[in-house]
Amino acid sequence: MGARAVKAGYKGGRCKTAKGRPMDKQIYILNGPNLNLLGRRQPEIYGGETLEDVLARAGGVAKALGLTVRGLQSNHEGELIGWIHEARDKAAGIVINPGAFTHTSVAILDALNAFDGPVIEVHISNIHKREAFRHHSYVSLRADGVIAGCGTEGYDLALRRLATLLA
Ligand code: CA2
Repeated sequence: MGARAVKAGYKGGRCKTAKGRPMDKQIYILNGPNLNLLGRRQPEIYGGETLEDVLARAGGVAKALGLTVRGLQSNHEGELIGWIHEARDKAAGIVINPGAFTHTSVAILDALNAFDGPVIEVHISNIHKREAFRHHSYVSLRADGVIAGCGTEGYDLALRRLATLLA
């Protein structure tokens, strides 16, 4: 399965609308490996919503906060890194659930360190209540905030925090 992209309210890269109104700030919501299976397996851990459900709701939350979102998912580390590089020019902030790359990827950490805006790390499950190998996150060394164990609502909470940080 290749990349998934869900756009919600995206209006392009310019800073002003045609009528001169300031453009809403864009947030990249990045999701790592296997999160395309959300809602289809292991609902006892990750809940019953699909990733499309989660990103659609996040788009509504973002709109109410004066933000737009670009939701993306990939099973490939390099593709996620490419989107983080792209976010340097196109996004004001990043919400990232790196999936299992959380616990292994210095490369994703390095890419996030090259992004200037705020970064919020989200985990649907409480990684600290799970196996020891999930307790360490490379991404947390860069993240401005970490949300874990709040279910898929964590994405909405992350957007609220970004709205505060970007105000
Ligand atoms: O709790 C989280 O959000 C995680 O980032 C999810 C990752 C896991 O490796 C992290 O330790 C914690 C796994 C995502 C797998 O998602 C699935 C969803 C439904 C069915 C199967 C996998």
